[in-house]
Amino acid sequence: MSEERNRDWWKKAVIYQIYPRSFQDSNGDGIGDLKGIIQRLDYLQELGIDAVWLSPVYQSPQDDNGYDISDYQDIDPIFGTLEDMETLIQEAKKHNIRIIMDLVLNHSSDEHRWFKEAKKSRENPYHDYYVWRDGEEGTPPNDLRGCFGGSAWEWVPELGQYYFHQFSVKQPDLNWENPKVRQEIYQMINWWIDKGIGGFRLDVIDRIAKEPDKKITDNGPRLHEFIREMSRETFQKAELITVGEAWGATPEIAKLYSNPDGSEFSMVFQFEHIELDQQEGKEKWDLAPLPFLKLKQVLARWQKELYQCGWNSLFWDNHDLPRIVSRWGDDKEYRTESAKMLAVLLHGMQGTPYIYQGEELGMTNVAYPIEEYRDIETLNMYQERQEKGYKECDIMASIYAKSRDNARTPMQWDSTASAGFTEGTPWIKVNPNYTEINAKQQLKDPDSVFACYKTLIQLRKTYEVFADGAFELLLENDPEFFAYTRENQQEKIFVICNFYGKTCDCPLEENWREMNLLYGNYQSIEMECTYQPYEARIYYLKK
Ligand code: TEU
Ligand code: CA
Repeated sequence: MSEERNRDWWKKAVIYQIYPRSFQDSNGDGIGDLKGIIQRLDYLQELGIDAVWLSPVYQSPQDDNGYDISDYQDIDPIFGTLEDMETLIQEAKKHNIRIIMDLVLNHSSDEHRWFKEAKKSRENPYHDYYVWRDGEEGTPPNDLRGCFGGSAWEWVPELGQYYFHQFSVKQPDLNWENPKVRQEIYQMINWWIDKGIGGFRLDVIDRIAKEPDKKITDNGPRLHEFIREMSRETFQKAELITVGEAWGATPEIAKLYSNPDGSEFSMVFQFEHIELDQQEGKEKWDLAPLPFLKLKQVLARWQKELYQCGWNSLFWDNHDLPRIVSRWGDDKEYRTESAKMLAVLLHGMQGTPYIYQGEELGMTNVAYPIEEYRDIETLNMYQERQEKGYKECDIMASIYAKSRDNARTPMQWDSTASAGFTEGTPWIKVNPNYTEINAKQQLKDPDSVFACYKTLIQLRKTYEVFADGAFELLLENDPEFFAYTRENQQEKIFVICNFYGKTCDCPLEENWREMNLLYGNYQSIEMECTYQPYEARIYYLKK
């Protein structure tokens, strides 16, 4: 392997995201933990993934399930100890799995030592670690709002100042303008690198360079300067995989984040294909239909724009998003077929695929009474919209479609009580469909969604074209089919998906019979040009 290849090992990797709280509980307290993850490493190896991205396990008051960190260099007791973390890193290595940690650097918890100090006085050396503005009680510096509702400014009477928070009041924004803050952060990152961490996912990294007086929250002027400095002082010293979460990224910005010269990150998470139903000036809760042609356009554009000058992540799901099979697929009659079709569509493209826990089983959304929800974003919205007089049934419809808790219900391991997730009472209710949809059942079924994901992972490792082939979208305006080719000098693949639930003839003229069928989500193909509901195929040609 050349040096170049080695450095870019992640171009052929598949990553699995674990939301630790909901993955596997080992001690019966109803909350998933590090020991639980260790127990499930065999399962992950069986699937064939190369790395695990772990949502935050640092010490935290858990106001936003760990995205509010009170000590970056310790593990929260609900998840285990630092020693458990070290064991996880070592045990994972034995299973050929690297551990990627989640770095939340835009904000800390208000219970972090820095913030407790910062609040003591304006002269305190930690005061300038956060973003403060003078003001009068009741008149915040401006009308900026936090992502979880309410003003982005919180009054501290003892200081006669407001602090800035883009998320909850318990998540004060760190002041990246202060070089001391940046140095502390780099030291902390290097401390984790020394422990054998394989990489980092950088939470809302596009928001660190804020200029709240100018109402700039994301993509601030100094953003890439800060990232390059961080990368130089930390990541570039090791063969790490790094991925920046950037909701506001355009392809142009993504090329900076994922510049092949390695000056920033390995790759970027951008959300344009996720936000297709987002209406201008409205919230994610304001539901709108999902436009299929737009989906094709957007995915194709990103494939083209980053080709050879950047690197994308491929994902449908994460801990903030509803389940993909419930969103773009059919989570009832054709659950298995549509889950596989969506997997094929995504894994055939260029980029590094991320599988969110349970996606490989085709886990679905839930519809619970409001008392069963736990997510701060969901609960804040519920209250806000009730106060504004929205109808209860409309609020609940938004929650069923979009709540982050859809992704956070416990992993469905088997059909025993609580889906084998815990022997106690789970912190959030298990999806009642666990008796049908679970890992144990799928592991023994060669036709399961799990088996499909496993095959796709293997294909990506076997054929170079998945990593480097140029992308071409076909049937751009066809309302039923999603089809594309990938091609390099030696190989070509053709991916074709019937995106909906009825049998359809493919209008393509070309003769694909010269190609071999690499994968299909139906056991038998009825007719070459006729596609059954949600049928997906990958054809291959060695030139
Ligand atoms: O999410 C970033 C983010 O912008 C989300 O809050 C997003 O707007 C919302 O989830 C859409 O429903 C990251 C983490 O992934 C999320 O879990 C954290 O709550 C957030 O940052 C704050 O750290
Ligand atoms: Ca536990």
